[in-house]
Amino acid sequence: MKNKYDTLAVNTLRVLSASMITKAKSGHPGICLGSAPIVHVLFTEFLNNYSGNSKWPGRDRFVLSAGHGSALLYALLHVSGFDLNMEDLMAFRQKGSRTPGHPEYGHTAGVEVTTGPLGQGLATAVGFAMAEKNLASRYNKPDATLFDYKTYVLCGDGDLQEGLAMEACSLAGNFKLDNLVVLFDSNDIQLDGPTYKATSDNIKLKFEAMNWSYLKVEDGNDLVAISKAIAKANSLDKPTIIEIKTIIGYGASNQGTSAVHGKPLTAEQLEELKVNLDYHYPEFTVPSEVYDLYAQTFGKRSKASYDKYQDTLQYYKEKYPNEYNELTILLNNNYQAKDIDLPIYDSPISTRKVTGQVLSKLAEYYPGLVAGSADLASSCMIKGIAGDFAYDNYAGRNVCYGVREHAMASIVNGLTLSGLKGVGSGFFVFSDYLKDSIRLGAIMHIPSLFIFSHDSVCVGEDGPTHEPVEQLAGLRAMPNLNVVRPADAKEATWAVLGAMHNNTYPTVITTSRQDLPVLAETNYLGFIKGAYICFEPKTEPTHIIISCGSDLNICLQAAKELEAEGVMTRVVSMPSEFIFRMQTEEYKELVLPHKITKRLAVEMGSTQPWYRYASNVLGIDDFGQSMPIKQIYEFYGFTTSHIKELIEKM
Ligand SMILES: Cc1ncc(C[n+]2csc(CCOP(=O)(O)OP(=O)(O)O)c2C)c(N)n1
Ligand SMILES: [Mg+2]
Repeated sequence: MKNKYDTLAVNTLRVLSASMITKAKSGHPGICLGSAPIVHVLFTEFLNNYSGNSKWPGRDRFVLSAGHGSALLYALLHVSGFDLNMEDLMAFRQKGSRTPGHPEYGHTAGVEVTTGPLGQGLATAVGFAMAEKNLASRYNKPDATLFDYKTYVLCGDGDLQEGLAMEACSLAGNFKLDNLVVLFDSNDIQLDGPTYKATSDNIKLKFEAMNWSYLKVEDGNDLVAISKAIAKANSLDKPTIIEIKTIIGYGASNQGTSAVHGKPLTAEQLEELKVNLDYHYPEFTVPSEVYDLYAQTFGKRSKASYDKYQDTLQYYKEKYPNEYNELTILLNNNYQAKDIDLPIYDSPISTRKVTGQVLSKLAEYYPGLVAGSADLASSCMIKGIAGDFAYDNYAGRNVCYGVREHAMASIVNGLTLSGLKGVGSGFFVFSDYLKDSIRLGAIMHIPSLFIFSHDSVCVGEDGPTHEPVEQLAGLRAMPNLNVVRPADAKEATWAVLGAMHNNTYPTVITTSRQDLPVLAETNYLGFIKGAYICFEPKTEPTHIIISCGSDLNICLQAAKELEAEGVMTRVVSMPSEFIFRMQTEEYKELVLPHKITKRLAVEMGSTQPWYRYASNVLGIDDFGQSMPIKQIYEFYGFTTSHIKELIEKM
């Protein structure tokens, strides 16, 4: 033991977090009691993360992937001097508190990423580690090291059972991310009982097979052994997992059983815990020795590290002003690029090609842009610049994720949280694989970008497994997510540009596989409002067609023919319902006046989302068909003649 107050501090973390949970009558005491020694050693001996500025780019990251241990994290942040006071801890899981059920990024200082869905924290941490490698190799100078931080993760059995975590760890091994250390709270217990019921994996062999180093600590209460293992991990040239054998609920009368996983201790059990731990302080007090210990270790070391970073930054600013400016823009996602030489389109082209070309162009102006694909770069056409991110080219801004959609999306979130502009791509139908990562991005209010191609049954021959139908409805139902379905090359260009300039929500852009005409009617000022009048007949309209994406052009054609036949039909292009909903009531009424009730929505996808705007919908409510694209249009009635018929019937 390094300090005589270490045990007192560990037990303080235990009793504090268990008390929070008991008071809230809700929470997970098991992991808090079992893994308190692990985080104590990490914070007092290793982690550099100055509480006075929990956002400085050079800090080490600590990720609680086992987000159900939130009470432990809050207790730890409190004793470490972060902006969480005792009242906050006492309000654990209560309305409006800074200590919500699971850790929430942006809500509580010191929380690096929102966690709770198991596997997510670990996968996002891989993104943190990749970001550090990328930034270090691009911006560090021989005489000025700005990026040299570690990412530490605390995970449990459940995290490692998730496919997501395995995808991400496999990538971390491939990229030799030696700046990543996973602390595995190995207690052989999970929610439903002992882990052997569900797993018999050999974690050592499994991780070594993924090009990781594996270390083991036999006794999770052995602070010296934990410390030695972390020090060793930091010296190895691969990512490292340290399996630390712990006892879930250590000190509680029901320790070592799944009963202590997620059930608060009763008042009596809490008293028993204190007796068992030989801990004699009233509830919700921290002995001054513990505050002092954290101030002298974590506090002092972190402040020194922070000051050193600031000094280096000052030196860097003077010696390397260009790089400094670029980095400042990058880290603040504060791009002002004006005269971007973007491609102009006039002949038919697929929107997947357009987004790819525009993104590559933008990458020259937006230094933070790091794009990648789940083994579909040549289909989705999304590729970053500066080569592939790899062990011998960490400066690469294109990531080959392999067929690992879920990890890709969590890593994109990790890159974005690190100040980069993460972009992921794949087939739209497989967006379901990574939906929870998009969801976390939306919860965290971060501007991750996903570009999904092959966005409708127009995929054709590949058939139902490859034809998205209900994905648009599902994603449009997600709060704080901008789903954009551009209709032509112009809207596709604006969609990518728009995604570069927001900081508060993720964006999903869906693109066509097939070529689409460049439409005279699409316009920028309308596009940025989410929906706009795209075609207006020569006299007052009696009908409205609302559409987007690859379906807009046939609607325009139909409306023009209807006009010639005397049926006055307005066409509204609605590339983003999310943005349209933000507009004023006046604008919405202008585009979709209440008095025009004869409305038809047209989209090759589930009809469900459109009934908000139209009583008639031409959509697709089955899984699609395997047949050439030409026949698809006929089969589902996405033809001008059928659309005209539907309008005329109203
Ligand atoms: C993706 C996901 N599935 C299920 C849950 C619900 N859940 C929370 S903790 C947990 C048990 C995880 O076991 P382990 O990681 O060993 O945690 P311990 O019981 O040791 O605290 C489960 C199933 C979740 N949070 N996320
Ligand atoms: Mg466990």
